[in-house]
Amino acid sequence: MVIYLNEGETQGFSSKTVVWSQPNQPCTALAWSDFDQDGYLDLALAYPNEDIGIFQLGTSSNIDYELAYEIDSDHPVVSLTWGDWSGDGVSELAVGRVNPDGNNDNTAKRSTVAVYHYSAVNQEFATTWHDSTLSHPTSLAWADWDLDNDFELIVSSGQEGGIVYENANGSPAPVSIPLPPNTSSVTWGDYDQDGDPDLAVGVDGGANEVYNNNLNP
Ligand SMILES: [Ca+2]
Ligand SMILES: [Ca+2]
Ligand SMILES: [Ca+2]
Ligand SMILES: [Ca+2]
Repeated sequence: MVIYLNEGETQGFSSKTVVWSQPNQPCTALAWSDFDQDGYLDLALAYPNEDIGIFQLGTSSNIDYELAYEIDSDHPVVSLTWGDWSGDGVSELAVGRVNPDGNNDNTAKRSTVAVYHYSAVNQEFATTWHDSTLSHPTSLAWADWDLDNDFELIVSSGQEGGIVYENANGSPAPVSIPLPPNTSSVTWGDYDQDGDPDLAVGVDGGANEVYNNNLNP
């Protein structure tokens, strides 16, 4: 795991621009966010040993990310992303994790999508919601899909296609959407600049596609 400094159009990235590295530590997913809104980006890293590390910048003048929180994810994490799902100004961490034992485990520990919320009182991340509908959540992304000022979560899961979890007053309701089989990655973006988030999907072995959101036709 390394962080490269972007030195602009003429310099770009090179081995000389590594500003932080974590040697010999396999990483399966990572994402940046200033989740606690202190003005400094925090970095979530998922490891094959079923731990997620939340790193925060140290106080030295060098770029020095230090482990601040650890989350036991129960199963290997294959995808993660930050988003303020609860609308309280503090970003939650959504993860897709895969149980190698399939769905024979108890409900809370099946292959699942989980959202972790940071408690400033307890100074820890704890599961605030999970769902076990999908067996291999390869990619996930937040967006205000229906423009009602809260985040929905989209999750892709290989052969199973995908689900958008509607945000209904904090009670996510799964809505199946017809993603192509073997969708491996999803991301939102307002490509036509009409104000609603549109969807791009990457497909393993098929055509990659962009879907228009018809909320603002
Ligand atoms: Ca921060
Ligand atoms: Ca929040
Ligand atoms: Ca919404
Ligand atoms: Ca749009």
